[in-house]
Order: sequence, then structure tokens, then C-alpha cells
Amino acid sequence: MTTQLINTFLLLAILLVISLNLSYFCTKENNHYSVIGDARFSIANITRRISSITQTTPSPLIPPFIPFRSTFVTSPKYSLAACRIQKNLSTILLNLFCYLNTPRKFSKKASSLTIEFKNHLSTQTCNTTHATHIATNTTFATKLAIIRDPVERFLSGFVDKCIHEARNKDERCYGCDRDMVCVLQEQYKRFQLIVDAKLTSFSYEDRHFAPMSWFCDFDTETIKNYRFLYFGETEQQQGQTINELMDVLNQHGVENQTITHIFDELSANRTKHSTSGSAIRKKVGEEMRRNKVAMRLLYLLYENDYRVFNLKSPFAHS
Ligand SMILES: *[C@@H]1O[C@H](CO)[C@@H](O)[C@H](O)[C@H]1NC(C)=O
Ligand SMILES: *[C@@H]1O[C@H](CO)[C@@H](O)[C@H](O)[C@H]1NC(C)=O
Ligand SMILES: *[C@@H]1O[C@H](CO)[C@@H](O)[C@H](O)[C@H]1NC(C)=O
Ligand SMILES: *[C@@H]1O[C@H](CO)[C@@H](O)[C@H](O)[C@H]1NC(C)=O
Ligand SMILES: *[C@@H]1O[C@H](CO)[C@@H](O)[C@H](O)[C@H]1NC(C)=O
Ligand SMILES: CC(=O)N[C@H]1CO[C@H](CO)[C@@H](O)[C@@H]1O
Repeated sequence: MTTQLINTFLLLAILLVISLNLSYFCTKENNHYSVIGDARFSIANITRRISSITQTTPSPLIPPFIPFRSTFVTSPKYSLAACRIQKNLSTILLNLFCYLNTPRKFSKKASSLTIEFKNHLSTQTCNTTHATHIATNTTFATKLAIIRDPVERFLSGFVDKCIHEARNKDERCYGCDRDMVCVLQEQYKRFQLIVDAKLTSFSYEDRHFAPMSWFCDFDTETIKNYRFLYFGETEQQQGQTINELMDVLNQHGVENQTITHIFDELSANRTKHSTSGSAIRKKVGEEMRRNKVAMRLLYLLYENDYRVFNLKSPFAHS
């Protein structure tokens, strides 16, 4: 018991030192979440320390890096690939990469990346845009992953799946009938079973609520190969993410006209792809933060995501 406590404090101390040092470097960095040049603060070094500690100490936290089915999109022409984690963003990524792979097939009028665009996509192009296991493939100089605050990601999924979708499907979210603690408890049990390889088939909910570090073929080594873009909750932060994405396209030789078009599409439709502003999301979010049981379960499920991706954790500690 006491060794566990000491280990926890050690880990916290290490994380504190790392994040203090990182914040010093990050203030000068344009892209806060991309891999930092200094080897001492590489994601590999950070995750290695974490995994060496979590492996020797039995922890109630859901561990990182459990291999989970992931889908990717690629554009070999531009040496670009992306991992699709979040449902809505992943739809955008798919459309974007399909567009990159066949930009000239579309007139300006019929090329909305979102709704209209879908009707004009060539199935063949889109099929070849899909890929598996790109994390170590050197064909792609840049491998993108868009990450989001883990608790905000859960909240957004909860509102979408367990409130909106559950209206028409009683069995949705394990029949919990909008009870967040019920969903979290069930999900915690299921994730523990998955970690112990005791569950062979994954539910719709598992796929939406699994920790981000389970996707993208991430492990302590492959995570180094990714460039991370952070998708924030405010319009301003999301606008910044779109700008960073456009920079990446530019660096990879995508034509200005194509970039301009993609930029206009994403900017015009940005707010529609986030529920962060909705009244119900605000209300459920406030209830969530007041509910100690829900926050404790969220800590168990997602604290390792905060550590792995070096995001500021909302949990005081254990
Ligand atoms: C980890 O950090 C050490 C210095 O503390 C450095 O020498 C080493 O190259 C780093 N390893 C990686 C994989 O970044
Ligand atoms: C694209 O994939 C779908 C199913 O994934 C398949 O039915 C279809 O035949 C494929 N089309 C082409 C042109 O490869
Ligand atoms: C890397 O990706 C390219 C393009 O999708 C593919 O042709 C190649 O087989 C992949 N290489 C490996 C080692 O998977
Ligand atoms: C394309 O954009 C780059 C900078 O992003 C600029 O230097 C270049 O002049 C632009 N080219 C055209 C044809 O507009
Ligand atoms: C995802 O998109 C659907 C419509 O396609 C929308 O109703 C929902 O609010 C979106 N959810 C999130 C989390 O952005
Ligand atoms: C899905 C969606 O809302 N698509 C819209 C994106 O923006 C363009 C231009 O404003 C609209 O025409 C699309 O309907």
C-alpha cells in the first residue's frame, strides 16, 4: 500500500517536472501538440517512463495502448496519412482525403466536402483512400492524428449516443436511459475485460468511448511517428486547428487552390460538427462536473489519455 502511494507520488512528481519543462518549450512552439525536438522530452521518453511505472504497480486506471481496430486514410501522392479516431472528425478526414486524391474531378459547385461532396465521390477513389496500419509505413512522411480533450470527447459522445440516439433505440448505451454513471460503470467493466482479453466482440459504445491511446496502432514507439493536431472546444481553437491542418497540406505540396477550397469548406461547416455549444451539452456537462462518482470513473477511464498525450488533466488526483 505504501509503496503504491510512493510510486504514485513519484509519478506525479515526474509528470510535474516534465510538464513544467514542456510548458517552457511549448510557449515558443506554434504547434503545442506536435512532437518536440528535444529528445529528453520526446513522447517516447515520456510514455516509457509511464509504462515502466504502470507495469510494476497494479493500477485501477484503464491502461494505455491496448490495440483497438482503427481506420486510416492516405494520400500517397502527398505522402500524407491520417488516423481516424473521432467519428465526426473522421468523416471530415475521409472526405478531405478523397478530395485530395481526386481534386480535379469536381467542379467548384459540386464539391462540398460535407454533404453534397459525398454524392460526387468516386467509390473507387474513396476505397483506395482507406488504409490499415500506417503507423510505421515510411511511404507517408506525415501521419496525422487529431486528438481532443478526453473528458470533452466522452461528454460529446454521451450527448450524441446516449441522449440523442437513445431516443430511438432503447438498448443504446447499455439501456442506461441517460444515466451517465451507469454508462461509465458498464464501460469501465467492459474496458477491464478488454484489457484482460476476455471480451472478443466490441460494442458500438466501446468503439466510441475507448481511450484515444487505444487507436491508431499507438504504442510507446509508434506514437513518435505521429504529428498531433489538437481539436479544442471553442470556435477559436477549432479555427486554429484548421489553420494548422492547412499548413500541413501546404508543406506537402497541395496546390493553393485546393487548400483554399478545403479551408472554405471546413470553416463554413465547422460549428455544425461540434456539439460543444449546445444547451443540452452545457447542462449535461455541468451535472457531470458536479457528480463526484462520474468524475472518479472518468478519471479511471481517461487519466492515462491525459498522460500519454500530455494534456492538462482536470482531475486533482486519484
Ligand atoms: C530519452 O532521453 C535521454 C536523455 O534524458 C536521451 O538521451 C534519449 O535519446 C531519449 N530517448 C528518446 C527515444 O528520445
Ligand atoms: C468499394 O468498397 C465496397 C465495400 O467496402 C465494395 O462493395 C465496392 O465494390 C468497392 N468498389 C471499388 C470500385 O473497389
Ligand atoms: C505502405 O503504404 C503503401 C501505400 O498505401 C503500400 O503500397 C505499401 O505496401 C505499404 N507498406 C507497408 C510496409 O505496409
Ligand atoms: C501559394 O501559397 C504560397 C504560400 O502559402 C505562396 O508563396 C505562393 O505564392 C502561392 N502561389 C500561388 C500561385 O498563389
Ligand atoms: C456529429 O454529427 C451529427 C450529424 O452528422 C450531429 O448531429 C452531432 O451533433 C455531431 N456530434 C458531434 C460530437 O460533433
Ligand atoms: C453539412 C453542411 O452543413 N454543409 C454545408 C457546408 O457549407 C456549405 C456552404 O456554406 C453548404 O452549402 C453546405 O450545405
